[in-house]
Amino acid sequence: MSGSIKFSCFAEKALLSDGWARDVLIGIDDDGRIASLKRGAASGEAERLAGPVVPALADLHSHAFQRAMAGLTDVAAGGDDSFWTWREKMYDLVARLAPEDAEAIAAKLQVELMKGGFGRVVEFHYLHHGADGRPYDDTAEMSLRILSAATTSGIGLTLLPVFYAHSDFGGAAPTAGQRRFIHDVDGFLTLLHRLVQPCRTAGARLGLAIHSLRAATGDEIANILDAVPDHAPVHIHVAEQQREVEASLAHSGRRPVERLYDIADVDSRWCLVHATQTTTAEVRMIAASGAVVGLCPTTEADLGDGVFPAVDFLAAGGRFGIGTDSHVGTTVVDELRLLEYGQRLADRRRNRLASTAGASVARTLHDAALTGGAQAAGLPVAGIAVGASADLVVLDGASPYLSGETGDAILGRWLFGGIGQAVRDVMVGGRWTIREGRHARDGEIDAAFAAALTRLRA
Ligand code: NGQ
Ligand code: ZN
Repeated sequence: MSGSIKFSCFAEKALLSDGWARDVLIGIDDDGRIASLKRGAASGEAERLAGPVVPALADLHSHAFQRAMAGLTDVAAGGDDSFWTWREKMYDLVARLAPEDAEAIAAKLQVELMKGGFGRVVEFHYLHHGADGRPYDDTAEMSLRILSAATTSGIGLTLLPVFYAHSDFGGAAPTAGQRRFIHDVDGFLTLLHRLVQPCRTAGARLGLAIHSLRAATGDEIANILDAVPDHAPVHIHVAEQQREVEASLAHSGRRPVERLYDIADVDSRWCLVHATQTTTAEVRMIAASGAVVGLCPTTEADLGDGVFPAVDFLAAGGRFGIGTDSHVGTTVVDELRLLEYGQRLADRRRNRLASTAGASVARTLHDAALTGGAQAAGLPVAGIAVGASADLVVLDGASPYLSGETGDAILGRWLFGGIGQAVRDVMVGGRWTIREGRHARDGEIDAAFAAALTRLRA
């Protein structure tokens, strides 16, 4: 599983997969995996890390291109703004996005995500075709742009090409605004096969997604799942908006989560994104199935989705991870803090997402998002453990908020203290991508991003 040690790092304080440890020597092999862990060790020749070390989390839900419109849609249209009116603005961006724009935006976003404490992003990628809806000469053109961005940024990538065929339940025809997303089942499987080798070469994992129960029929979903390996992650947007629940009931007499469990064997390879509109019975059913719920708190707040019943879900043993989705937030802090605060605001109580007395909310959330995120990203091992990818976040040991703290108080200060930028260095797959808060290619990545925004404004 793990090869010979290529280099070692030394951390005075590290959050390992079985808890906090002191004076840890982390040995990393040629493949960028953790090959050895020694506690209570001497630093010796190893590189001394400049602060407490925690595992980098996976961001389990991203539409990278939407980063380009962050902050531009908060202009009232006259009182009935909603998820659906936001979606029209998003489609305006979709209509204008060239492949080089998509790549530049994704590279910038990926660097921001690493600076925010993520080591991997799961890209739910549905923008496939040219502006007129015709496939590019290479059907994978837009997917390859995401891979290329990840090579530039160095982030870990799980790519989920998305199947999208309809505008609503019952196989309704897609709208003009959706034409860049559309495949039939054969066309989608061709795209998936086309991506196997490029993903291997780029070191990315390949899964798949069904956009939503609106965008695919039960038969299409069954045909796709029959044709793909049964270990790859499968993601779907589900039960995000009340209108979607009503459309599902009108079509099948079943709510979206019920409908999904009717038509598919939902298990631990699945990630149900949002699931904000769920009943207590549905929450229990999801928890029992072992699927991960993909929570995207800043986007869900931005779009007025509602609040996921996370307290009940956690009590039922449910697994969740966090995503930044439309990227109005790009940090672990923003997502985990709002996840907890949403429950507090709804319940008028404190410390909702930690069940046992004495448990740290920050630690409970971070642990859950680590294991849930790894599961949803298709990673076999999560966290700082032998055999795992060396995906590390070094917090700023020079910060007065962090320097004297130990154990879960470090996570409390970082996630709930409002202490500002605390991520100092980030390692992904044994390579430093962020050092002292900067990426080596920040200059060129920012310039390409600015050029894309200029083109999109024109
Ligand atoms: C998306 N985003 O695909 O980007 C969706 C909106 C839809 C979120 N659900 C479009 N947050 O669901 O139809
Ligand atoms: Zn989404």
